[in-house]
Amino acid sequence: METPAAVPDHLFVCVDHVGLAVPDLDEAIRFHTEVLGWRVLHRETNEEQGVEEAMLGTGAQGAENAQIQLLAPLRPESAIGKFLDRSGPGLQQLAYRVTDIDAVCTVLRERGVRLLYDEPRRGTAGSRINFVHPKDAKGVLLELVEQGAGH
Ligand code: MC0
Repeated sequence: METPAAVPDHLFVCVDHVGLAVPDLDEAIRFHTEVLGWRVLHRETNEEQGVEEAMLGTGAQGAENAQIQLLAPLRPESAIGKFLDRSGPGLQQLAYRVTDIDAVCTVLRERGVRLLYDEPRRGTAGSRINFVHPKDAKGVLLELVEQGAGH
């Protein structure tokens, strides 16, 4: 099988973030900042994804650390709403950073992996995102993230 030239041996750059489903964003932020000592780096509402979210980091100088994403549902029938209903609060997704999401999606499709969207959609802070179905990733919802231009 021929591998497209744009894709290096490694598809993923690093773990970008880990997403936690939470019923109440402000309450979850309080726990993660006041008890665990994380800092809120970014907060936004993503209507299309049906989430209100916050990205947390250590804030430490020079720290190159995956972030923690808190995800609260805007509506019960959203992905996070359904997840909370079925599984309760907890780890909902693992997000890998990529440099070229179109190329990575092409390679994964060639390797028989189902992606949820035909084309990447808008993620946090103008990023482009897609997801590997958990059934094709050993029970883990994998998000692919190409960072936005502002990063
Ligand atoms: C469902 N399943 C999961 C799962 N969600 N397994 C592991 N982790 C998860 N998060 C399992 C179910 O238990 C079920 O297993 C099987 O997958 C199929 O379930 P389903 O009935 O299709 O479940 P749905 O309707 O809840 O849909 C699951 C699906 C959905 C992954 C397709 O959640 C989705 O479209 N997710 C992508 C979008 C998303 O998560 N957005 C929120 C984050 P059994 O064994 O019972 O058959 S937004 C975000 O992350 C953005 C803002 C960003 O980072 O930039």
